[in-house]
Amino acid sequence: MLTALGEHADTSGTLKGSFASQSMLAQSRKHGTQNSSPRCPWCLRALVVKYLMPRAASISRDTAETKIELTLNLDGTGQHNIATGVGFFDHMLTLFTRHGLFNLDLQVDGDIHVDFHHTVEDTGIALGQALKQAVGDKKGINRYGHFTLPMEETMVTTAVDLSGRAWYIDKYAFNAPKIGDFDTELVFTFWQAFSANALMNLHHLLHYGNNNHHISEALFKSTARALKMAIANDPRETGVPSSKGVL
Ligand SMILES: [Mn+2]
Repeated sequence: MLTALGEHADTSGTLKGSFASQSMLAQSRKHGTQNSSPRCPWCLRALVVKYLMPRAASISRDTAETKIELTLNLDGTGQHNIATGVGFFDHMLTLFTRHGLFNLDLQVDGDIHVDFHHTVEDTGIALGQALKQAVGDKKGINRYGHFTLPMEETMVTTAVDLSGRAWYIDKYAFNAPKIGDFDTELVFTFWQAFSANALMNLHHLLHYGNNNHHISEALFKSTARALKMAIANDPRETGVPSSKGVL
């Protein structure tokens, strides 16, 4: 299911992925698509990034509490193969992957007989590490991203800065301790771990909303959309988007 993602996940697969990608590029040239035209160099660059150099990272994390295998491709199509053992969490990460147009392969074997805390927190750590690795030196990207997302009666704004510095703002609250068997406090736990390990500023603001499932869903979806903006290439940006020159 996740072959394209796997092809780019390790060194042995890079060659195979490159051949496949080159033929895709050649095919698009043959058919004379606008993207391969020299009059549109930034489109060509986007194609090269997408097919020849997808920004991807794999994380293996093994502790006494959780075992995690994760591969994240930022230049994906929303493909997901997610099994954390926690149904609600799988649902949130699926939304995140789909709305960010990432590819995410995630297998977690956690101590969910205790509770879901270690599984959720450690997944946040691994996903944050993968984002940091995959985004690389941040040359040519927007760096900042934001999205205001309505979810029926709920409205959430997320703003991100891939600054290399960690900060998490959580301006939201749930009105029940649980969504099904999932502790709502774990939403904070996840994003705190994610932003700390991605070394990013992550701001969540709930404007209004009542339904806890909707509030959580809006947080995950809007974060995905904000990140999609932050990691996208700006065709006029040739360097690292910082006056310091480094992020
Ligand atoms: Mn839902």
